[in-house]
Amino acid sequence: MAPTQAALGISTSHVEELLARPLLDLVFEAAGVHREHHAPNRVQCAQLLNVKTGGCPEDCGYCSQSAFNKTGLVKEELLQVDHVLREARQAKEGGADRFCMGAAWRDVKDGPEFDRVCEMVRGVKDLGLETCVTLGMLNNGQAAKLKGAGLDYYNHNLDTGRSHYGEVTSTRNYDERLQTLENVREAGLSVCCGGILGLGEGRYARAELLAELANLEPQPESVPINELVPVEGTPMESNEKVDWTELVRVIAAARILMPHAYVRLSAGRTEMTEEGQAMCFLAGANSIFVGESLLTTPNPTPGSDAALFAKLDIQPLISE
Ligand code: SAM
Ligand code: DTB
Ligand code: SF4
Repeated sequence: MAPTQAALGISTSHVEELLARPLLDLVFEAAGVHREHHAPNRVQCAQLLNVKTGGCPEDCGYCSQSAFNKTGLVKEELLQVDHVLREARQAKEGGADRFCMGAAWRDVKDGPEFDRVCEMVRGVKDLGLETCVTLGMLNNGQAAKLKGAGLDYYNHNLDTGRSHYGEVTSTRNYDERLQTLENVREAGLSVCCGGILGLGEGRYARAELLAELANLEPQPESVPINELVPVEGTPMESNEKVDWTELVRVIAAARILMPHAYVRLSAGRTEMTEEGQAMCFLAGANSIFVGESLLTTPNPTPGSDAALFAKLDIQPLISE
């Protein structure tokens, strides 16, 4: 068993039991927890920008950006700072509260490219947005440097349960992911850490992932729950779609286990109905990605999200 799994004593079997409860009982409890800790009709809006696309040396089986996957994605160099700041300004004008920059790197290398990312962070922070980056593995010094540049959150997902991880990626392991999360914490950054449903895992691995996240001390401030976006040319292009009820269950369990976190209904919304998304908000999801695209794949249009928020009387949540 992983050392973190024992920290708060939340066992995988306890989470399995939560996930197995009648759906409406589970959602009812999660909605109660949500209302105790959060404004129920507010949803945070985060916007993504891929600042370095493709050519990644990791072999993540779901990812369009892995050099192992022949997805036809055109590789691009690290963007220039002014380009990123233009996008960030537009995101802010469109109502985003947090701006997340992603790089298809295995890990962070010290040097001019990392310095440029720090400059991006400084610039985005100066625009009055919350800042988040996801750059792969990083060490203590690099985490501290990002903190000094004004970084609020570091995104680093565990993706799935430990028992299923080897089926998803072979070029890195679970403990390396956990080590980066520790380095991020030591630098005083907030942690954004979650996973993906639809990687061929079963309930057990989902429960394992949630227990692992909930046992982190402190718990992650942000928990993105992604549904696999199947990308042609990846080994997971034909994976079976996860039923919407399973997504609702995982969101509800995440809310119960991590009452203070932002639980983000992340990738996969283009394939969801308005009703399904509404059920996720009721079950405790209080954050989404907005904007035309995620990193390399589409997202619901800003117009359709505005219409959904209007129908549900949901207001964007603005951080203080
Ligand atoms: N390379 C860095 C890393 O892996 O940590 C940062 C970028 S990576 C694209 C960020 C996260 O996006 C991954 O950890 C994964 O959880 C998510 N992701 C990537 N491809 C996805 C897909 N096709 N569907 C859903 N989530 C995906
Ligand atoms: C997260 O959990 N989901 C985002 C963000 N963190 C970096 C990424 C979703 C990527 C979806 C597939 C793509 O667009 O390439
Ligand atoms: Fe690289 Fe991140 Fe994609 Fe894995 S998920 S292939 S590390 S960009």
